[in-house]
This record gives sequence, structure tokens and C-alpha cells, in this order.
Amino acid sequence: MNIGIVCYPTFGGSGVVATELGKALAAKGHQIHFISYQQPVRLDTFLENIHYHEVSVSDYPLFDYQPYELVLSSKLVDVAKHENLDILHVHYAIPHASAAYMAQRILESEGIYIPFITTLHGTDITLVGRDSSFEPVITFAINQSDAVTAVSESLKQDTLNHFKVTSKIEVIPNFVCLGSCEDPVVDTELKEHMAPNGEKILAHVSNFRKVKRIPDVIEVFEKVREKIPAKLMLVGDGPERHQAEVMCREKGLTDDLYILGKVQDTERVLGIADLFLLPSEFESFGLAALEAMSAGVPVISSNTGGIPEVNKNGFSGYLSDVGDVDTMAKNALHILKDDQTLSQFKLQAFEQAKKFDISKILPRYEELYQKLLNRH
Ligand code: GMT
Repeated sequence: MNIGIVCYPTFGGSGVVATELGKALAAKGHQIHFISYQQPVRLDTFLENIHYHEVSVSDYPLFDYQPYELVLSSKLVDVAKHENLDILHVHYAIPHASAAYMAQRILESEGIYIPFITTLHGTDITLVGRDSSFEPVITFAINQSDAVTAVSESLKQDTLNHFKVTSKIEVIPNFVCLGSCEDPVVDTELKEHMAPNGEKILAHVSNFRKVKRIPDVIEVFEKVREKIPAKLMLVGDGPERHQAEVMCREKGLTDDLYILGKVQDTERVLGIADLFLLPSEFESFGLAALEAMSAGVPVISSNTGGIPEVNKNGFSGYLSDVGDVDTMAKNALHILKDDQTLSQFKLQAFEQAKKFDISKILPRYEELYQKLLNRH
């Protein structure tokens, strides 16, 4: 199939999922056309069957705000026609689903019909709960999609609660690419370098937005470090990062803190961690937690949104109420207290991640594409 994939190219989970999906489809022989305003971060090497089409929004002085959605729609029309796309798969509702709808209408006026699938990722739906001005466009674009998927049951329910959706929403969970990996790989040299005295390593990966509750990450770490020698690795970047640094300085934690920023090979970094912290206010899925589990790292998380569908309480880690840092720290210490318990949780985290291996998820997208193609 010739498949167009539209995504945000940045470090967010939706872009990661879209890119990894495209790479896996390309490996199976499909022609994949990524359409985005920048090269997606996980698309950093040449790969067969993968094409990249940049949406460049020119800086025209008439506009205070450049009309990205219109340029995207035009690009979709252009790529669809010249690359003979069979199907379009857009990740994140705003503005990708409405741009796909517009492109579909233009193409239809020229006698070409291309079905489009919208995958809902989370903030495209949940933030709208707080900003109703988007509601009519999102409702319309979802209902006009030829198929709609959501990354968790929880997100599907949120969508049905916030919008008057008439389309069927199919839940296709996010995934990790374990391949033939039997055991997670640990870079022991790096681990010894980061924790030279055998300290336990706690990690957090995110885009450092308020919803991630970074102060809770730091408080949990502080409580753990009071009891056992520990290090904290903060990976990623975003608006809350500076405040996080200030908080760590004020608490006197900087000697045991690594602020790593936007690293490319998160797998290698996660591989040396003993515990992953995700105390978010909300997560539709929590891809970062799943990626940690796929590196054999148990997860201490909040029990919000779709996280309970990913992190299993008492098995791959523990879940507690949002903001309950005392319980999170208590559970973290329970996992870290002895090597046997820690090894058991590491094993179980990896077992849980296997349920989300791409080999189980990819056929579901392929079936959906085929179903739409058969219909038209
Ligand atoms: O919140 C983020 O980290 C970014 C956002 C995105 O769209 O890239 O993430 C959302 O989609 C991810 C991939 O499906 C999910 O794993 C995240 O849980 C979800 N974020 C929220 O719901 C806050």
C-alpha cells in the first residue's frame, strides 16, 4: 500500500508512535510517505520504502499567524496525487484531521477518493475539555474520518464524553518494538559511570509540561534518597525544566541529579534505570512508561487516564492517586529494597511490555487499512 502519515515531528509520544508505525510498515514493504513540518525525530537514518515530504509554511508578512493547516492540506493533495496514495493516516486530531478532511474534499472534486484514519492520542481530546473553542471542528473532523482509533479505552471514553461522536472508535494501543530481544540490554559501563557506588537510578522522561507534575517526580526522589543512595535522571525538555532545576537546587539534590535534555537513544539511558517515575496529572496512555518497561524498568505512576491499562499494579510497578507522593515513595522503596524484589519487578515489567509488542499491534492497523480500501 501507499500510505501517507501525518504527525507532529517533535519528541511527543504521538510523533514517536506515528514514526515507529511507519517504519514497521515500511519494513513490511509498504511505501510510507511522512508529511510533517520537520523531519520526525525518530526518522534519523535512511530507510528503504520511506519518503519524507516537508510542509513549509512561508513567513508572509500579511499574516500574524501563518495558515499551517491550509499549507498542510495543499501538501496532502499534492502528495496524494503524485505519489498515488491509497490511504492517509493522521495522528492527533488538531489540525491534522481537519486538514485531511479538506484535502479529501479537494481530491474528491477531481474524482479521487482517499480514505483517512484519525488516531486520537490524548491532549487533542482532553485539552479540549478545557478549551471549548476547538469543539465544533474536532467533532466534525472526527465524524468525517473514515476510521477513528484511540490509543486506550480510557481515551475512547473521554472522547465519547467530550464530543458528540457518531463514528465508531476502535482502540488500538500504542506499542514498543521489541523485535527478537529476549532480555533488555543494560549498558553496564554507562551504569557504573552514572551510579559509581551502586546507587539506585530513578528516571523520568517527558516533555516537561505541567501535566507531567515534575515537582512530584522530585519529591518522590527526595523521599527515596532519604532512605537509600539514589540518583535521578531527568530526560527531555520543556517549559517546566528550569523550575525543576531550581527545585532540585533548593532541596540540595543536585549532586545526585542528571539533567540529560533531549537524548536520541532513550533506550540506552532507560536501560540503566532501576525505576521509572510517571506521576502525571493525566495520560491517555503513557508511552514513556511502556518504553521504560520494555527496557525492563518497573514504573511508579499515577492511576489516571489510560495508565492502568499499561502499568499493572503490583506487577510491572505500582499506581497511586495523582499527587500522593508519600505512597509513590513507599512503593518505590518497596521495589528497590532488595535485589531479589527489584529483579522480580524488572522481569515482570518486561513481561508486561511484551503484550504491547509491535508484532501484535501492526496487523491491527494493516487490517483497518485493508478494510477501508475494500470499502472504496
Ligand atoms: O503528553 C505528551 O507527552 C505528548 C502527547 C503527544 O501527543 O505527543 O502524548 C499523548 O500521546 C501519547 C502517545 O499516544 C501518549 O502516550 C500520552 O499519554 C499522551 N499524553 C497525554 O495524554 C498527556
